[in-house]
Amino acid sequence: MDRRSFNRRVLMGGGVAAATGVTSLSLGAIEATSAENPPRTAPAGGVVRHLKLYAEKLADGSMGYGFEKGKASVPGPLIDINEGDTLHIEFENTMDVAASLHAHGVDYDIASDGTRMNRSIVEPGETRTYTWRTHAPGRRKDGTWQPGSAGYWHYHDHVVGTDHGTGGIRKGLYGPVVVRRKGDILPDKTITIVFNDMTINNRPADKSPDFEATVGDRLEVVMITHGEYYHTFHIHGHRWADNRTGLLTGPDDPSRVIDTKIVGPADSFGFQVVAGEHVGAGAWMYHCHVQSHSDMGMAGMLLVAKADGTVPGHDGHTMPSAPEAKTPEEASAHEGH
Ligand SMILES: [Cu+2]
Repeated sequence: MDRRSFNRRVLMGGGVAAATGVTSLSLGAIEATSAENPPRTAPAGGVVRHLKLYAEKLADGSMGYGFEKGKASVPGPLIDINEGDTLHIEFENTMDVAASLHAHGVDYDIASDGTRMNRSIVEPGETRTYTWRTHAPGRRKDGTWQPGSAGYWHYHDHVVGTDHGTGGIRKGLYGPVVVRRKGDILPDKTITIVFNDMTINNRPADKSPDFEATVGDRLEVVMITHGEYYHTFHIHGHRWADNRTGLLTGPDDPSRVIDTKIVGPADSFGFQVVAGEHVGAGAWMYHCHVQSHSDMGMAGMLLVAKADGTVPGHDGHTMPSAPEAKTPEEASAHEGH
């Protein structure tokens, strides 16, 4: 069967059945996977990695992080590691203002905090190495349980504009971090959606980003929020579990299955979906579900193509253009409040 087949079903933990070609297990109503390859999973961590990260000014006046000089982007590149890994990030600030790298979710000494008060910012033209560590969950000596580092996290500047990085975040200095636990199911593709003030990924209201997938792809979404406002993230035709991975671990997993999530500044979460599962190919909208926000352009498309590459019902145009952008306060004033 085609890996991208719309009908593929994956049973968590069904790898043995898949590997041996067994097509049913004594699990009642749950349908076991057919003789497809089981999904790939994350290995154990413990690796020491080195990477280079640049902060750059972009041609349109925004600011971005990038792994290569001249290749910065908004959002910055995905940093994808496994619990137990250590990451040494040689950060070079090519801009004419001080910048920094501050991370959520990972372990670091105070010297890697990325804040002025800890003298861990980087002056124009200079370089500094930030070190992030991660750990697996486990039992403390006192018997209590400590969480591991795994999760959908993010990094951002903490010094441009103000000592909270307000100007840097506003201009695009942010990016996604995924820390995986050994055995986590790996996606075919990861996309990052950032609600930053009233933009998606700092794009103008009528140019919110569209993302592409093919039916059957295991698509991972990292969703981050920045700026001044609270939003409701929503995606059409797809649902996820409101837990660490977005996936249920079995028939008794109590996680709520949702298709909207209220988010606020510096929030991050993530999930995986099988693109088009039970719903097929199409131009599936994703958007903020605060009505005035979606009306102002906080909406884009997840373009799920059939195996032949076509997206039924999609004429190549993206979202209808948003009306003239207003702040939420202006919008509610116009509504007569
Ligand atoms: Cu919103």
